[in-house]
Amino acid sequence: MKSRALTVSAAQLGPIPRSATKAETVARLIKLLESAASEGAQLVVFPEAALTPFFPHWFVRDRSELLTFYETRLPGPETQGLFDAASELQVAFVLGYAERTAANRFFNTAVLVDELGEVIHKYRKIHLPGFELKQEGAPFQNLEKRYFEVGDLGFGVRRWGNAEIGLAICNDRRWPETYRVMALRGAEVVCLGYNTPALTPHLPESDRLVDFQNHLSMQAGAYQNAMWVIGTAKAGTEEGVCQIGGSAIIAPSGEIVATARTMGDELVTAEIDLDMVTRYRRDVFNFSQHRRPEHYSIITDPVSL
Ligand code: ING
Repeated sequence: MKSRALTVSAAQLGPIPRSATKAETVARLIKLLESAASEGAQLVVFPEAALTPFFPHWFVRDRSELLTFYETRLPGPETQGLFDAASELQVAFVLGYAERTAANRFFNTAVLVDELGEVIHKYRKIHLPGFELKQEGAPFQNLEKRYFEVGDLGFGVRRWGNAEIGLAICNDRRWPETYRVMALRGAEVVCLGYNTPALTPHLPESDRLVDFQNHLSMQAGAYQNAMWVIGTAKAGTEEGVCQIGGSAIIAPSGEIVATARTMGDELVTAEIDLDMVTRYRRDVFNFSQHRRPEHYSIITDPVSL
């Protein structure tokens, strides 16, 4: 039986300047989408906050400016061109963006848009790092807790074509629950974007390890849950904050099959074998045969046995 092959691209972005219009940024996304289509990609994964600079790195005093960073409709007038290009090229994509709902709630969101240009799945970031209050004296902020609510959609999984797709966003990739919950729900490919500073002001000892911990998190998640992970960076120095690149396509074996080599707009494309998920879940990570959650929390005094 023919294996379930799927060609995917991580569409890494370089910095998005605060002065950029959304039209200029969307033009960059369309260019990457067209290149990916020419390489045969069927699914393209853009980063977190792919329409704007990562504004949680700033204390935005002016609320009217802050509101310009959010999308109230998707597609909206500024993003329709991306959806049109995708449906013309018949390429599906994952897009990270700041969402403002009709009920005036704010989320760090990602959507899966199919090759017809339809939004078929949505995820709202659950693990919000950083702070609600401005960190005085910090070289840059992380105010996601100020600008977003915790996601209220859980870790859903959506069938697309012959693949089971899950979505995550940035800091989610550092938490094992992210991958395990979706693996237990059958996810075979987790798509995630990230904006990760090269410096961690509150834990400087980890600065030398930021790239290692980026790939470690995704490789561990992929291997320990027998799934493909596509991680796409917003890289480069964006409004004074240097962000790591390292976009990668990672196999259920834990191997990095392709990774970015620049800090700018760059496509990382690979043909992935979805049946590798089936093989690893039939053997090493056969949850029903080997996993015993009913035994994990039994506490007995080992000495008394
Ligand atoms: N950014 C960072 C991330 O999780 C961070 C924040 C960096 C947390 C390093 C801990 C260590 O990659 C976002 N946007 O979540």
